[in-house]
Amino acid sequence: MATTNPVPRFPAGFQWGVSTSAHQIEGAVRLREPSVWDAFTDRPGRVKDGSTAAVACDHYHRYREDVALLAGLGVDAYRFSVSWPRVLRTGGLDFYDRLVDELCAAGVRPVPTLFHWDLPLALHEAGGWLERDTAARFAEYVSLVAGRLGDRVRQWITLNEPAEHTLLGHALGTHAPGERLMFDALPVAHHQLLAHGLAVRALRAAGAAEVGITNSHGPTWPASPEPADVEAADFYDVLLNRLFADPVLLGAYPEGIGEMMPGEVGSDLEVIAEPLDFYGVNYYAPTRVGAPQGEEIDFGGVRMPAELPFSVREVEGHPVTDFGWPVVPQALTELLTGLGARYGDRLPPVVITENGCSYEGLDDQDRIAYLDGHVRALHRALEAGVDVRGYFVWSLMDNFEWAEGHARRFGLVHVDFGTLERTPKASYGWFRELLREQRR
Ligand code: GBH
Repeated sequence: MATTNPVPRFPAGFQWGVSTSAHQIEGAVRLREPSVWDAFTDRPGRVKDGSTAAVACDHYHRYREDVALLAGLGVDAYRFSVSWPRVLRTGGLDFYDRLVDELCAAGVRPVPTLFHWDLPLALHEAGGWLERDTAARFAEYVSLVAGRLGDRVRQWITLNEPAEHTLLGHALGTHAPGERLMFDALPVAHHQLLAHGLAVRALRAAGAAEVGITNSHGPTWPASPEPADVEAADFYDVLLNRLFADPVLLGAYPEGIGEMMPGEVGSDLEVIAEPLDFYGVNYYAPTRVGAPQGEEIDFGGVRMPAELPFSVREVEGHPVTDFGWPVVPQALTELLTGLGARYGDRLPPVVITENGCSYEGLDDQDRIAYLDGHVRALHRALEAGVDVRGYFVWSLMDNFEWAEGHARRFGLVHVDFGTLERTPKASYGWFRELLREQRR
């Protein structure tokens, strides 16, 4: 239960918002080119409940109703993603044009993410993120979008969670495109980072005011103080927290990683480290990691092969969400003070671009408790001196939760996937009240 004790006041101008992504909500699959996710979900057994995102929330046709929900919530900003395969289709950009107009009319700032995992299938077939040229193609697409929306959009995000897209999509294969390349997936990381840097330049050339990236982060806790566990946890920390932050913020790969990248990466690092106006952080849960246990394990739905140089363990002593992810608000404070300590004045102002949880039900008191706890933890990070400028809840509404299909619900708004009816949950009312309180 949320306490009656009011959430401390955030600084004036602090940005409150909610997030979604194109593939997870839009539907209208025939009005765009196919993406790697369409091909992936067509293969039986890949998505747990067998569902696809062909319709999803049908946001493509119902965006007016969804913008009304945003306006009713009273958020400052809405983070959505632009579907690259939709932009490739004649008329595809018209949709985002209408959406941005509708948001502006409602007084909600549009914050587009330019890539949230839905690579056009044709590009994947030409080599996808293993191919260096995909980075250049991304920058071309970004110029096109910025040219069309740049008169109304101030704030842009290049990529969403390249770490998860590399790990889950290309190393372990539990997400699209379903490649199981293990460490041979590292070029996918480099080419996404290069795509990010080239996109920053394209956005600047188009006159963009604020540009950032969204990385996923979470504290990594060693399973025990034993050296083997600490070493394994450090390595996991490099892959999750540093592989994508160090090049962007420091212009260098973590020790030992640069050598594993394709070809000469030196001059690319300059592009990758283009200065940013903000740094987006998605946070859900901490991870406990120990030495390899010599057997395959199933972790939160992700099959981790035995040959990995670490093993993910259960975080003990905390409640878990419906998804089994531990609820540890203080780990958000720990994460942010840790980023502040590591990157110092190289760390741009931070925006929490996603935070949320999966629970069933309309009277979602567990979600309220999760969000309330994390907003307070965020305030403690501010008090500790970390420059945090915004907080976005994942997600506005229940949607297509990747390999879990429609089985996991992260929304402030419930969606009936039969009738597509939207119903605000208790957490929607809680967030609206929080925003009112903050502005009083
Ligand atoms: C985000 O990914 C995505 O950006 C978004 O599209 C997605 O819908 C949303 O999160 C919800 O999944 O088993 O306790 O170690 C977040 C991906 C979240 C994956 C934390 C690993 C570890 C949980 N990560 N998770 S735990």
